[in-house]
Amino acid sequence: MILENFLDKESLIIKSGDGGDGITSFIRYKGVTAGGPDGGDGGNGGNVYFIGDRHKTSLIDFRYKHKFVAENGGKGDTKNCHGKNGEDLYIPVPLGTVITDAETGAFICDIFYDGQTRLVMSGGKGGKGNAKFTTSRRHCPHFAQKGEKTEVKRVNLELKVIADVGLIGFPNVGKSTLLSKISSAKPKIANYHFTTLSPNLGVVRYYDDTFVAADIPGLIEGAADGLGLGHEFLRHIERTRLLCHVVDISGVEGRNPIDDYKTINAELKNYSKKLSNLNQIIVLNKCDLFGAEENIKEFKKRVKKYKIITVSALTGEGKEELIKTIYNCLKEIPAYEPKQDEGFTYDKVYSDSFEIFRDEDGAFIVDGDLVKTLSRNVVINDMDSLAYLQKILRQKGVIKKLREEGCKDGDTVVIGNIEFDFVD
Ligand SMILES: Nc1nc2c(ncn2[C@@H]2O[C@H](COP(=O)(O)OP(=O)(O)OP(=O)(O)O)[C@@H](O)[C@H]2O)c(=O)[nH]1
Ligand SMILES: [Mg+2]
Repeated sequence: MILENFLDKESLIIKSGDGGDGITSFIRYKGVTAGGPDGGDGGNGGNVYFIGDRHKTSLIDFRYKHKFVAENGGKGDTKNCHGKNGEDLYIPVPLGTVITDAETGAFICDIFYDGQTRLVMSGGKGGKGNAKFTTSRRHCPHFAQKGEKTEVKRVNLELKVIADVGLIGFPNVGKSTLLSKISSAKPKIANYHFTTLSPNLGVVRYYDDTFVAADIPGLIEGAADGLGLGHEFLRHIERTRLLCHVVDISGVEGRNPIDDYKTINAELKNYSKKLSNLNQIIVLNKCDLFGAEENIKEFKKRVKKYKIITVSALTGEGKEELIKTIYNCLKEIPAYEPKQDEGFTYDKVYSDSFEIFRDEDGAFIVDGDLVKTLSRNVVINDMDSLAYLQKILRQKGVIKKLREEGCKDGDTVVIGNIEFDFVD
């Protein structure tokens, strides 16, 4: 939903940095004619993190900025110098942001606490320089490893506000006025329907303790079918432990308070079983107005399911009693827990898997994860590197599989960007 200063769903593109390439170089200075290899490793690419920021209240920052790319790792250098590591990228989000993979819908994480930091995509590893490939038999490797490349991913962000208690009720019943009286929040208050267009959060103090209350836009009959502002905002009280059901007991707008109460409960039920099963405290507001007294008696006679508190949000009457009742109720209900992190990661798990198929010219094409790894590590015009390729192909069973598929001497084999004639 997009309102002027509020946004609670957004889609972002993220990418961690590529790893820098390792380089091929040899020691070269006056007096040394044939120095050993000294090509340094490439730097690692920067990681992408999400971080909880309690000062943010909406995803509005992402309305115009959708792309978040961490820095690439630098190339290795001569004299065994390691390339610079790419800088990590931290993306601040409001508390209550649920992040999922846009392609599969897989749950990634739930940013719940201030400062909570979650690594979402690791940077690519830097490639090794040629100095690292020296062995007792290979004194001057003429090849280095390329840096690992990372992929672009799209993630969905959804803000589900976290509060202990949610204020619900018809428009104009005084929810925002009440929030402004019991907490330090300063929501907009006015004598018309749908003054509140996005959730407001307020911290309520009770002696040395606090709890968080959320005020959401008013509901009307048919909200579940999209009437009024719809029930979209109920999502923001899905993560509360208790509901404060505010009813205008004066009936000043011509509606019957008991009908109001029933209508809202029916809408809750329509939206989710979980919400309609939450415990409620009924707040009969505007008790300062004419006609309230009569209605309070009638209401208490007819509605017995939940605790009832009478208040005047305007004068502040009954406010202490309400805070105390909410606080005591909350003590009985366990705190809301974030959705369990199952360790989702975009990091590639390189496998040795490969497949072989033939193209229209009869060439044998080898494809799969193994090929991706090989193309990072093999330099076509280097003998040592080709020997390494041969060794791996034999070790991983590619040669055997090629033979089984009918590959004979002289047939063309294509592995990534490397093409050669098969020699058995
Ligand atoms: N007399 C009286 N008026 C009240 C009381 N509480 C709120 N009001 C008035 O009722 C009107 C609506 O108050 P809001 O707090 O904006 O109501 P709301 O439920 O947040 O309304 P929406 O955001 O539109 O859903 C304002 O003019 C308030 O001054 C009360 O206890 N007594
Ligand atoms: Mg309001």
